[in-house]
Amino acid sequence: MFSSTLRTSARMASRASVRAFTTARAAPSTKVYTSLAAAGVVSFAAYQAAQYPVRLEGAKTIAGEKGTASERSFVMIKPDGVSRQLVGKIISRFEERGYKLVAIKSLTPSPALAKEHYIDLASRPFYAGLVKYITSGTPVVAMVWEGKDIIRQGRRIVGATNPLESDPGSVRGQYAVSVGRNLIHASDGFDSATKEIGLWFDEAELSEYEPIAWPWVMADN
Ligand code: IDP
Ligand code: MG
Repeated sequence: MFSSTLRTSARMASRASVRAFTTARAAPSTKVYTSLAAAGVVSFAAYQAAQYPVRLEGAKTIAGEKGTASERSFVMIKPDGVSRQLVGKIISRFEERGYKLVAIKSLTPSPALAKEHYIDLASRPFYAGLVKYITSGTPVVAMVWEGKDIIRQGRRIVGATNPLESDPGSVRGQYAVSVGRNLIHASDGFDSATKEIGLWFDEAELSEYEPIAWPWVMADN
């Protein structure tokens, strides 16, 4: 809240200096104003970085910034997870670890969307069945989660592709036994996170906010 107050006053200050430029008759040289404004921007940015070292605003792509707390992953609870009413339990794993829910929606994907999502597997014998399963009519829950190492940690939370090989503490290892009904998807790398977030969500659907406990979860000190 403190930082947003500061941000607001910085915005007001910059507006005020614009007005001063346009109305002052014999204003000091533009250079003086420009360097004062630049110094203000730099020190405000430094202040912000000190307050929230985990936030790197301005440097984000749709999948955040790889290797920082702004990293994002696309996670989807598949139709079996929805039908088996495991949505809450699955979301809890990400929430309780301290990750930030950036976007969420429930939908039945079109065949075109499901095919594009799994396009890398198009030559595999199970591709048609996979698309049919994902587009069955029982919805999926598509989400974007954000936080430090979310892509790799998301994969660990989800577990190995074949639930019989999944760690028992993972979602698949706890709730699934079949590779064809393994409940959940999570991006397997930064490039796939970028592709998948862009495929399933418009940028306007991705929220920018800071959970109240964020610094308590993400800071390294
Ligand atoms: P992943 O979901 O762990 O990333 P991928 O190899 O990318 O695993 O496969 C995507 C999805 O395709 C799996 O989650 C699973 O639903 C399905 N799948 C993978 N291998 C098989 C298989 O051998 N038979 C049936 N479905 C499979
Ligand atoms: Mg995969």
